[in-house]
Order: sequence, then structure tokens, then C-alpha cells
Amino acid sequence: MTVTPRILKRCILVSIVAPLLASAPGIPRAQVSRGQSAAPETPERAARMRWFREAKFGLFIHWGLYAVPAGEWKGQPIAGIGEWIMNRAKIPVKEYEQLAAQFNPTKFNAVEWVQLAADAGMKYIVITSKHHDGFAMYGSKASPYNIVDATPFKRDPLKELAAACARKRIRLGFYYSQAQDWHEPNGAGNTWDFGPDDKKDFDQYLRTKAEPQVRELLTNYGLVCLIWFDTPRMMTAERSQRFIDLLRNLQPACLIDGRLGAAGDYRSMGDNSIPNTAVKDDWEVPATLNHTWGFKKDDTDWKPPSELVFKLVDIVSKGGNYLLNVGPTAEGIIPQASQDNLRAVGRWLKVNGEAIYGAGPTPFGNELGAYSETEKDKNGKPVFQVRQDWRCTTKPGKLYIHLFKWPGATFELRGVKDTVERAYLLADPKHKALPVKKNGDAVTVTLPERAPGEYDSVLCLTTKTGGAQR
Ligand code: FHN
Repeated sequence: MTVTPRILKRCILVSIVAPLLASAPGIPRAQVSRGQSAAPETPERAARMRWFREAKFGLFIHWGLYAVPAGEWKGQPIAGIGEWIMNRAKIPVKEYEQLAAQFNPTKFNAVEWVQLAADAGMKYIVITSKHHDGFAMYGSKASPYNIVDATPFKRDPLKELAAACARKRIRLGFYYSQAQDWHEPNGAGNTWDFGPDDKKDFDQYLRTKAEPQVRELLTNYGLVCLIWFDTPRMMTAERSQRFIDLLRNLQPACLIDGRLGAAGDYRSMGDNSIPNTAVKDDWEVPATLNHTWGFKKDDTDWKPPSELVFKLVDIVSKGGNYLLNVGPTAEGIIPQASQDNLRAVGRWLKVNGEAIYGAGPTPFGNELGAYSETEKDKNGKPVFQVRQDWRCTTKPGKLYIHLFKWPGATFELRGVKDTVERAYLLADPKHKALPVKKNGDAVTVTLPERAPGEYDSVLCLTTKTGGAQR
């Protein structure tokens, strides 16, 4: 990728603005910034985590009644992320509920959605089974406020997705808003209908809706790869433990994300927040393709494929997973621009996927950037200046150098202790050996004049030991 001023500006803007946009008012920052650390490694956890460590790239789907207003209420555009419209516009339950009668996504096709994930090179899907608005996107016996019982559609999209995923061998997980439920008098978050949260019988809501619904999800949809809890308001250790027990009893291999309220299997970073440097824990960044999670008709500021590839590589080189979101319309269509940009990433992965799936973090670090010695942020802390020329991912015996900016005739890499046995480009189908010189810990590779691929050309160096593996 050539890092154009537009992309650089966007990266800086996104790292500052997106976390603000994507965390709606009322969510304490601590909850959405760096998630809780993962539980300590045990043989059981290592076994559960194996697929996640290999997968690296997943599809997030935010789909619910909020796709009907699509960011507009009573003719007025409502600021903020689309799925928060009920909260942002303080829509009373009685009015918001009426959206169910209008929700009839007849163009929904589970096979096509799963095919998109496969084309994009994604290995798992996480879909909203119930977001903060309280509406279940599956047939739930625990609450009639669900897509099968309350809409003209009457179908269960999660059942259809589970079948399509099983056929394509893509794992399926469910987002579940365990604490916020704006439909329930005792759920967290709806203060405009039901008054302050601290006056509510939160355990009554957990026992009668959230826990039974998580039980349903773990019972009726085959193997669930993970439950993605979110915004753990009022989630004490004891309340969180009840969910952990449910999961471990019903599906011991199912992962728990980092936003339950107690340590999960991995850490969830803040929305769109990629850490500056490598992080040792297992972790994941949930991220948007535009600025919203749920569909908003006026948000068409799509990240281009070059930026998506850069972010995927950047995240993998720091040890994480990328969970990238689409917000389907109320008809059941994934916006065309989302589809196009994801498929472009998939085409890049077809050539270079070896450097992503199951790959470990960089053994270097200087290529990521450095703290400025002069520039300070508003808290007086040094600003991290991101470098974007190259990144490194690793496998035993291999260093993958991702060249976003083609360096010209040669590429020099410092800090290589090992002997480099071969160098070649993944985009070259013959993997023709490129000339390599070693001088101390510096390796110089002679490159073709032009980048062989789009966005990021990967130079593979085979060495005796390769990079650090977990
Ligand atoms: O409030 C939610 C938001 O709507 C969205 O689901 C994101 C995805 O990570 N999580 C919460 C904010 O962090």
C-alpha cells in the first residue's frame, strides 16, 4: 500500500475520533477501552483458544430493529451510532416496539452472508443475538420480543446462519448484551422509561431474561464458538460467574470475550482501538467499516481496502484478531460497499494468507512507531507517532515482511540475529529466490523494481528459528 496523505489523515482521525463516536454516552470509558485481561492459561483454555489463535480475522454483524429507522427518527437525523438510536432519541419502549411490525427482511440470505465472510477470508462470524434495545434476533421462549414472534418475517435468521456456517466450516458466535436491555424495566440503561439503574431489580432481569436467553443460544444453535458480551454495567463478579457457569456447563469449548464483567478467554480492545505496540495476551479489536455498527443510511464513509489490509496486518503483527463489522439493512442486505471492500481484502488474503492465519507477532517493534520526544497529548503524555512503511508477522522459521510502501531496489532489515536462508515474495507464484546479503545483524534483500501486488507485498525470509511464537 502506498500510504497516501488521505490514509494517514484517516488513521490519525480514526484513532482519535472513532472510539469517541463508537462509544455512546452513558458508557463509562473504562468499559470500552482496553478490556479486562484474559484468564490465566490452562491446558483447557489453550485447547479452547486454538482456533481463535489461528483465525485472526472475523466478521461482526450488527443487525436488529434499529436498521428500520437507519439513523433517522420522525424525519430527524439522530447523531451517533445507528444501533443506539433508541437511547439517543430517548424513544419510549411503546414506540420503539412498533418497529417490529415493520421488520420484514425478505432479502436476507444466510448462505450469501456466510459466502461473503468466506470470500473475505474471515474464519468466524459474530452476530448480534440481542443488542441493547432488548430485541432478540432469534426465536426465544424467554421473551416474546423476538424476530420469530413479533415480526412479519417469522423466520429465525440465527438458525439459518448456523446451518450455512456449518456447511462452509465457518465458526459462529453470538453477541449478547447481558447488562443493557432498554426494553426491560429492570435491565440496565433505559432511564427515560424506567428511572435510574440503581433503583432496579437487576437480578430479576438477569434471572428471567438474560440468563435464559444465553442458555437458549447455547442449546439450540449447535456449536457456538463464542459469546460476545458487551458493556458490563452492574456486572459484579458473582453475576458474571453465573454466565461463566452456564457457558462452561453447556458448551465448554465456547469462548467468552473480554466484556462480560469478569476475566474472559481473551481481551477485547476498545472499539476501533488498535494498540500502539504488541500485546502479549490473546486479544481482539472490534472495528467498523464506516462509523456505525448498525446500518445508518447517511454513513457512507467507507474505509478503503488498502486501509483494511493495513489494519489487519498491523493487528496480527501485534498479536491480535480483527473483528470487522457490517450493518445489514432492514431488508437483509449487506451494503454493497462493505461487500466490495471485504472481498478486496479476501483477494489479498488468497495470495498472502500464509502470513496472517496462525501467524505470531513481530520480533522487532521499531517499525510500529515511537513516542515523540517533543509532542505531548492533552494529558501531557508523549504522542505515539505511527510508522506505516512495513510490518512483520511470524511463523516458526519464517519472517513475513509486509511492505506497504515499496522500498525501491533493496530492503534493509536490522536486528536479525539468525541466518537468512532464502528470501522470496508471496505474490510471486514461483517463489523465486531473491539475492540476500547479511552484514552483522543487517539483512539486505534485492527486490524487483515494482511491487508485485496491491496494498501490501509480502517478503518472506526463511530463517533457522523465525519469529517469536506464542
Ligand atoms: O454499545 C455498544 C455498541 O453499540 C457496539 O455494539 C459496540 C461494538 O463493540 N460495543 C458497544 C460499545 O463499545
